[in-house]
Amino acid sequence: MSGESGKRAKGGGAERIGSRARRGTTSTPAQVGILFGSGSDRDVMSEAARVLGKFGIPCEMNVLSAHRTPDEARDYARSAREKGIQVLICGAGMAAHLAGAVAASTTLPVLGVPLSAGTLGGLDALLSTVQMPAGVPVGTLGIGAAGARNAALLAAQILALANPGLRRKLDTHKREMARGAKL
Ligand code: C2R
Repeated sequence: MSGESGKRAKGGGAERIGSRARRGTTSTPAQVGILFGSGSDRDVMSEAARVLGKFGIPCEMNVLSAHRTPDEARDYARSAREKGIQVLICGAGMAAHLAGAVAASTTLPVLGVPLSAGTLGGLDALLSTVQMPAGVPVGTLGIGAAGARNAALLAAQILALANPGLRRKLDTHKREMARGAKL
């Protein structure tokens, strides 16, 4: 294993999350891929997995970096669709190039979550993620945990375009939110 692969594994590697996977039976293919640049981003990006789980959407999490593991990040982006993934969520802090690099290698929708790391409170990551050149879109959410939750909700809304059952769950969520429920 190369040093970079070792770092990826240490950061968490692939992790499949879904109700059937949790019960230890045949695993459900992930529909959403959650990527983040470092193991240090895991807690915040786990919020996206939690929200997807609330709507019964299987997802997987991987630590991948456009800076530290560029070949693996590109390979993941290129092969995601054939694995069944329909939406990608990419979280990164500092000079956050992960979402843009992933978007460069796929036509799946890519949602970017800027994270607060280092000294600039996430503004660095926000600008790095949102200011994509025309032709390579990254749908950018807010900084940090709220952005991670909203990325998951937006991914659910994208999937719901072709999934009436999921749309009903989202409608229920809207009604619950109006009554004060938190995501
Ligand atoms: P470490 O805590 O590992 O030093 O990482 C990560 O997302 C993390 O927030 C510090 C920060 O570096 C970010 N990082 C990126 C990328 N890879 C790692 N922005 C990338 O590819 O954009």
